Amino acid sequence: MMQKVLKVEGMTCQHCVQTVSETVGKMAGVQKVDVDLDRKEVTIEFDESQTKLNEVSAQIVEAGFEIVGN
Ligand SMILES: [Cu+2]
Repeated sequence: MMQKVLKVEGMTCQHCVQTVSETVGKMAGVQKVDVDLDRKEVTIEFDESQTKLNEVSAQIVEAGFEIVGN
């Protein structure tokens, strides 16, 4: 199991938190998603053999948010 923290811009309210949580949470191999709205951080625990980090990032972007850095 792999844990990564993504910096995500564009999340402004609990609705955004829910959107990101649900979008990432339903991806294959994703064990846990924790969204910190204040820090603009999304912590993900996932199985790398099932899902790659860039696929997670792509889904978040698809949902209308922006990944900062990595
Ligand atoms: Cu929102």
